[in-house]
Amino acid sequence: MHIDRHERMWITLSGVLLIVFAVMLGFSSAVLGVRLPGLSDQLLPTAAAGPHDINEGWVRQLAPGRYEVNMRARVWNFNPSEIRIPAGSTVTFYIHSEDIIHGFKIQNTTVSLMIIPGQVAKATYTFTEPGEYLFVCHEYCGAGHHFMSGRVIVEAL
Ligand SMILES: [Cu+2]
Repeated sequence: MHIDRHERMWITLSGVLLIVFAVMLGFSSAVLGVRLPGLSDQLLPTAAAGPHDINEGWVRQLAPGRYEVNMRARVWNFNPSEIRIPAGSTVTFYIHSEDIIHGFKIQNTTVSLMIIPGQVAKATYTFTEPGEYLFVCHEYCGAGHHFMSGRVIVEAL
């Protein structure tokens, strides 16, 4: 069967690209540790042992300067939407979605998460500078998406 020279070139290029993508996928998974949320992300271990219901939104202090936030995301709000902590505090966020995929991005920090229904997204951050940190949903989730926000208020000591 005759294959035109240009067609062969495109078939070869497509095959090479597939191999490059497969190698990149393997590298990001095996070397960089990039992965999808799995079974280990479905529970909140510390809350399971305590009196705090993971189906509610709450902030609790674990120790001086150490806080844990259980956050519920749904169209179109975060619960809790206001978190007040002293400067220097380290906060671990556990975020669940009650409906569809949302995002969670805290302004001027490295915290940026996808909130996938059935999974718990987790991030830990130390707020050293006092001030107000806006957090927003960064995944379009419907007509009220732009209202979906809250703030972390970091109070000076
Ligand atoms: Cu949204």
